[in-house]
Amino acid sequence: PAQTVSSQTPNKDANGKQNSIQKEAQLDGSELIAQTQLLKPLKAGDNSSHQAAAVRNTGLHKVLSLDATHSPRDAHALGQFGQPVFLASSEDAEVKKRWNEGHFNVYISEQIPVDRAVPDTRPQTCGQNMVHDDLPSTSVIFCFVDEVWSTLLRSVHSVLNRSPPHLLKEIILVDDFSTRDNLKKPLDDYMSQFPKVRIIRLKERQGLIRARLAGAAVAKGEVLTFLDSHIECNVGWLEPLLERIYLDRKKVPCPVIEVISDKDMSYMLVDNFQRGIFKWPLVFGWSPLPEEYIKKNNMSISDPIRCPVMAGGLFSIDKNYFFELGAYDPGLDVWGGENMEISFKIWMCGGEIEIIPCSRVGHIFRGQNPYKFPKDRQKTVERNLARVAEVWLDEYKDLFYGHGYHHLLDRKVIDIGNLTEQIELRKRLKCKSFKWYLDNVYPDMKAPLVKAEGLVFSRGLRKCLSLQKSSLSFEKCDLSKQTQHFNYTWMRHIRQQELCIAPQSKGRGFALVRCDNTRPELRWFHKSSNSALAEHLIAEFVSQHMCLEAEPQGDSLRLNPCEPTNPFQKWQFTHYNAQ
Ligand code: LR7
Ligand code: MN
Repeated sequence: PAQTVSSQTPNKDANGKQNSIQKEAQLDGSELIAQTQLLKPLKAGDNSSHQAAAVRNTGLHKVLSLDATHSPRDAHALGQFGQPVFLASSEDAEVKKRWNEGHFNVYISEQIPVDRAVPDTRPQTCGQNMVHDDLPSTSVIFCFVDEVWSTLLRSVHSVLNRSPPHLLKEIILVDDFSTRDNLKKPLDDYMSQFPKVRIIRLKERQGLIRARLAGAAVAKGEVLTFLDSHIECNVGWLEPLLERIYLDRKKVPCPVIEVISDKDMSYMLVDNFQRGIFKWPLVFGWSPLPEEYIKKNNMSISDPIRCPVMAGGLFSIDKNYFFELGAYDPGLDVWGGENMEISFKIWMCGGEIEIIPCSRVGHIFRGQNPYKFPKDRQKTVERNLARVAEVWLDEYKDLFYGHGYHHLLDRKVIDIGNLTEQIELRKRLKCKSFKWYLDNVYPDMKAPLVKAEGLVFSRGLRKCLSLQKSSLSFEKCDLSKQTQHFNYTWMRHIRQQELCIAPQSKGRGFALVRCDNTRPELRWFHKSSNSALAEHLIAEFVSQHMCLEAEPQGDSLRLNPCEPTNPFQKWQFTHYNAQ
């Protein structure tokens, strides 16, 4: 297809942003006809898009930067073009009053058009990119519980207004048992003007994970696109996502998530080259690609970014592939952890997660969840994460539990549910190990399996601990002797192979027992740099502050009340791993 002149002379709108609609208008005649066909609204059940695809065959066209809100009816409306809304201080009380309905500025949101324009924040080159004519269609799935009316509508409008109609099969709204019954009829009525919008109502609260599954189960599109219910899709957001799936059905593309301010509702840019990562204990975060990586791969700001973990809420995935992967673990409750699950699953079982800088979606980041959790929030998330750890982390699950989640190992208190199916699934899909994932997908993570290792040196004796013929003694330190090598693990065990040093309840002497992560009585607390007892090994579950102590005669060990200055209670491993 002919290139447009506008690639050399981009049009700018009042905000200095590239004017994508005018750019489209400069296409040559044949493309214009093609585009008019594409713009023709589809009636429900209309399959002309498939016919069109058949005729069009596998050509390429420039990303359709369609934006029905480009020339908004009311250019002076509040928040128009993604501008911040400033209020008089006399309105503060009203803002405050409405805040908790959504944990953002609901009062302002209500005054902004539901179909406002937003600045086209894509890198300059995105509008010139070519995509295939026969991209797969998508079902867009929003699940929500007690979402604020104005943001829910704005989310839907942004999809309707900025998605090529032939690629948007439907929008499925999954109402996860919202409590405000009086909003149901108005929502039905409102959405009835859009034949593509379907509403599904769950009969009880399922949480976002099972709500998404309910949406996916009835979706008719070839691709599933999940979005949070307080977002605004930007110009040209959809095609770059679908193009990646077209190229490889195992790619799972995510848009760049931009920020809609919770305070003034302005649409804000985010830094380039960001990707999703996790830190222990499976906490999601953003982190820039390492500088060397960008250089080495000669990356531009519009290139797809390999993403170790997705944020969770916004992505497209080939529908059949989603189900081949076993979708989400349906045992995950309400909120949290599902982004880790699907991310590990995708990478370890042969797929890829990417952030696509030419696709951008704004999201309101809220300080708190505005809905109630059926059970305690913290407990819900922890339990979900423990399921993910048990199924996907292999030996690295110790790092997860070791970062403050020891209590989750007590299965008498915390029932994480049955995992047989999930473990079977992983086997059936022949997924790779978590170590493979760390080495290949997230190599800069650096996740040492143990906290400290090597010789255990006694400061008082100036000798090292040795385990011979099932008994502990001291010897002259010698790195070449395996009998002197111990690990201090994330589970806070002092172990040599399968044997752990266990303090005896009577206070004197030690038992050597088979290590068992679920036994808290085997744990030793060692190293907290800001403590006077940093170098001590404190038996955690014996009684308060009992420390491992070397007998000054040098032939045995005992447990004594901790003394900050006693050198016979001070221990040092050869090597401490950073983390
Ligand atoms: O019980 C519920 N039922 C629901 O239908 C709880 C929530 N929901 C809906 C809710 O109305 C919303 O539309 O699910 C969606 C996500 O819930 P949010 O907006 O409260 O979640 P969040 O934005 O705080 O959290 C992020 O992490 C979640 C972990 O489970 C989900 O994966 C969210 O989709 C995800 N959001 C994003 O990725 C957007 C970017 C945030 C970041 C980083
Ligand atoms: Mn959200």
